[in-house]
Amino acid sequence: MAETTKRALITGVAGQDGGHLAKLLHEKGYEVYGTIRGQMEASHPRYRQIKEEMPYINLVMADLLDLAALTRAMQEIKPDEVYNLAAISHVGYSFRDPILTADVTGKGVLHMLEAIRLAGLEKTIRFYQASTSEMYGGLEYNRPETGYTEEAAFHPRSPYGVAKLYGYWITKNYRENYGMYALSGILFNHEGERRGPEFVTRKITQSVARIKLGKQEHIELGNMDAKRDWGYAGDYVEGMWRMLQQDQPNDYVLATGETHSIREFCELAFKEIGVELTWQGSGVDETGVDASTGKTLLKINPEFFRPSEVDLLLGDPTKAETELGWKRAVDFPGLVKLMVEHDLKLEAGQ
Ligand code: NAP
Ligand code: G4F
Repeated sequence: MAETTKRALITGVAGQDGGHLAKLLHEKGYEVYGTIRGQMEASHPRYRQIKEEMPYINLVMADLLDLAALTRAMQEIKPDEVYNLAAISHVGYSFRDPILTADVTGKGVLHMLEAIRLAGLEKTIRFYQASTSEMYGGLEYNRPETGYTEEAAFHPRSPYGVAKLYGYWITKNYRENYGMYALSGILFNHEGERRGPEFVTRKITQSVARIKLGKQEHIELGNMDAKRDWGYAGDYVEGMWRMLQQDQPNDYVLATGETHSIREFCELAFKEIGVELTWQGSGVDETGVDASTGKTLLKINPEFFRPSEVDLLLGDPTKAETELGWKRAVDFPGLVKLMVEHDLKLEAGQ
């Protein structure tokens, strides 16, 4: 049921969160605009794919590196709400291309804020910046017992985390300097059926589905011991929207308050296809073996190790729960289940 006739602009609408958020805002009655990059036109397969799935999205060509295109988009659309989700978002990739990451994920946020000012909309637009738990770094000394809050100290451990910290501070800076309604959602990992296969959860659930269907022999992963606070992306976009509905702009953590290792994610995912995964060996020689057949289903590949690792992320969502009335609906086993079930259907061509 439509609740509003506001206009929303989502950058990076083709990404995981962009798809969930576009759907949510459409259901709430928003006119939804979304940026994609590249030289696509209506006949391009990717453009067609997005329009087929979500025909209600008005697609706009704009790269985060292109201030002119972003300013033009602001002037033409005059959105009420802007959700800046576009970024180079893969932590591992950011070590390989740190300069592009700084430009897009860091300076791109400044382009967005300046585009709003150049269009003369700084007094009317509400701006959401997709900040991240990667800004904390997961280090022993800054890790609170009950999880990172909005007040915890930052110590990013990757070019991605550093670029995101710039985005966080420049957003806060524009709020303080120009009185803009601009805020950050500091989101812990959130996953789901729209997650890109380059991220560990989707890589695991896709591989598990393919192994079940005889399309793949085994999976190769990097660090199995890192822990993440994993929620469902569909729950998190509701939190983003709630943040922009508050009277005053404020930064919020969205998290589950639970943390699990990659190893635990693998065990649960394999359990979904009836396999009990047992562990043999250690270090790079560790393997995951099917307890009933003895077959090796998981190997370690050092190619997926990072120069530095965030070993543990755990968030404290108390502020969002109290002030926004936000609460995640999908728990950890529910998340693994929905992803494996989705990939089993996808891989079976259903
Ligand atoms: P995602 O799936 O990687 O989507 C990012 C989108 O940004 C993609 O559609 C990508 O376009 C677009 N993009 C990349 N470079 C661009 C550029 N130069 N100009 C314009 N668009 C560009 O990421 P996500 O998981 O949806 O996350 C959304 C945002 O939240 C990101 O900023 C991410 O860093 C942040 N975040 C995510 C999580 C999480 O767990 N998912 C947690 C905290 C924060 P293409 O499709 O063309 O590549
Ligand atoms: O799935 P990941 O690549 O996600 P990561 O690095 O936690 O980043 C995600 O969450 C952040 C929020 O905390 C977002 F800001 C960011 O944009 C992104 O969405 O890796 C998770 C863990 C890491 O410890 C990694 O070393 O899984 C480990 N891992 C082990 N094997 C692997 C693999 N990661 C990937 N991508 N691929 C592997 O084969």
